[in-house]
Parts: sequence; structure tokens; C-alpha cells
Amino acid sequence: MSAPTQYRFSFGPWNISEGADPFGPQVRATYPHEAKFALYKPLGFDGVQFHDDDVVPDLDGLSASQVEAKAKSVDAMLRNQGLVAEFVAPRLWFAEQTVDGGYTSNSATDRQYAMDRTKRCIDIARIVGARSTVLWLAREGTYIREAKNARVAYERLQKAIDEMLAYDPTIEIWIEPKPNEPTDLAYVPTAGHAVALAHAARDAKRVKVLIESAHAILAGLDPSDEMAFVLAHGKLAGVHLNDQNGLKYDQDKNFGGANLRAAFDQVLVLEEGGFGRNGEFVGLDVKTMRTQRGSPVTAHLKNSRELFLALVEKARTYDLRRVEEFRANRDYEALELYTLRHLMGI
Ligand code: GLO
Ligand code: MG
Repeated sequence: MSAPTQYRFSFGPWNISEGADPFGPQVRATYPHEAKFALYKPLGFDGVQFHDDDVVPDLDGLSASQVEAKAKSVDAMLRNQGLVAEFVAPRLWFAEQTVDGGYTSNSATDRQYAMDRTKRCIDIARIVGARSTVLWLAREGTYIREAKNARVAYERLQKAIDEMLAYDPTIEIWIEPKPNEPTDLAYVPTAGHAVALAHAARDAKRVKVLIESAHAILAGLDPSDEMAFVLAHGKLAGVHLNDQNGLKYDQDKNFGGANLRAAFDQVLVLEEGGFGRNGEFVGLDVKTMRTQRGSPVTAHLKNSRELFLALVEKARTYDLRRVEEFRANRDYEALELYTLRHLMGI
């Protein structure tokens, strides 16, 4: 038997938030995100996830050399803290040119903006030493179905992925599916869509998938099955573990906070599938509650990590021989009771 996986953890600066929501402004003082780097190691995290403008704020207004200088200075800050940049994702949902999507916009000039911005994002990734970029396709979808030709939109997405692969010979692209929010209907809602796009790419081995628990739940699917599907295709490069209380707005609750059993099932699948053995990070895309006091707020990150590790212990002490017996006898009543008792420690 191989040694147990030593998990490494990551999060993005946006996970330490000021508490603004669509109904109210910030409730905590802004904590400069470069000061957040010093918080990672003490909290037990080694990886930093970035949007391109988390590394280089206001990058659209800067020259290539200004972008490069800023990215280099962030790279130096990461090194000082002993941190690794896990990925840099193009933020294609803030700029005016992206109101109707990026790669799937109906406007050719806006599609060009999306591609130019993506290439700049890849340049930044290279400078901070990230081997991948993440496509969370926020506005690639529609508010009303008739707004875009969906077939053409899929072709455009595929072409954008190929252009990114051609632009950089080593960068990996990890697609993060999500079914809705901010659009009503997104073009890449599930793991299946992401895996299909990955397989059809010009260099398929460099296109992988990042599964977020809450996004799977918003699609009405089980996060552990979504992860298992991607693992079966050898394409699970990242996870955004969190939780979600049913079909609501995107909640980014603490991992296990809404459904402990479903969290256990995710950990089981990751353990069994060898996730983390090639250095993959366990990413936590969690947000604290608006009610939380203080600045910076970090308890949600610490607690979600701890909960993950506690569930790893539960997964490692889950008696797989008994599970196999229950399966062989098709006694799923007994299997369920055993599983719940194991989780409760009774
Ligand atoms: C939003 C997404 C978002 C992404 C991030 C990195 O729903 O989960 O937080 O994970 O932009 O791609
Ligand atoms: Mg996410």
C-alpha cells in the first residue's frame, strides 16, 4: 500500500472578504490583499489562487512592461512567504467589454478583448510561476435563450481554448463549471460539459477540470459524483471545496457546513482517486458569514481545512472490507447505518 496523501491547501485572496453582498456594502475594513500573503502559512495553507487583477490591479490600463514589473514584485512576495501560485484566472466579468460574455460575446471586438486579456493573464501566470489558468466562465451564457446562438457559442469556447493552448506551450487550462449566477443559463454547467471541451481540445492533455462543491449542488448534482466522473477521465486538477444549502444564490459556505455526509463522500472519492498525489492542492472557495466580526476574517478557512482533515481521518478509518460485504449482500440499509454511525463516532 502506498503512503497516505499529504494534502496541501490553497485559497484565493477573495476568500478573505469585506462582507459586501447584493443588499449591502462592506461590513469590515478592507484588508490589503498583499498583506494576506502573511496569513497563509500560519493558517496551514501553501498555495495562492489568483485572478489576473489580484496580481496586477487595473491591468487593462497598464503597459506590458508595467504588468511585468508588478507581477515580478508579487512573485518576490510569494517567495518571501514560501508560497506557491497555484493558478491565475482571467477575470472576464468586470470589464465593460464583458457584459455580454467574453469568448461567447456577440460582439467581435469584445471577443477580441477577452482573448487579449486572457493572453495577458497567461503572461502573468508565467511570471508568478503558476502552471495553470482557470476558466470560470462567469458570463459565458445568456439571460434569455434567444440572445445567442448556443451552438456557435460552444464553437467559440472551443476555439478560445485552442488559441490559449497555442499561445503557451506548457500552460494548463482548468475549466470550472457552474450552472448559473451571474448568468441565468451558463454554457458550461457541469463536469460533463467541461470534460467534453477538454477532450476535444487541440492538446487535450493540458485541459483539465476544477470541480467546486457548491456549483455541483446548484446544478442539482452530487459533488462527489462530479469529482468521480472527472477522476475517471484522469482530468481532476483542482477542487473548490465548500458547501451550499440547496438551490439558492451561490453561498460558498464552509466545507461540510450544510451537508456533512456529502462532504465525507467527497473526501472518500478524493482519497480513493489519489487526488493530491501529484501535488494538486485542496482549494477552499469559502466565504465567511456577513455577521462575522473582525478584520481580517480567517476562521472559515481554518475551520474548513480542519474539517477536511477530520474527514480524511474518517475516510481512512472507514472499514472498506465491511463496506464491500454490505455491497456484496446488497444490504444498503446496514451500509447506511454503518456510515452514519461512523460519522457520528458511535
Ligand atoms: C464563483 C467562482 C469563483 C472562481 C474564481 C476562480 O462562483 O467559484 O470564485 O472560483 O473566480 O476561478
Ligand atoms: Mg470557485
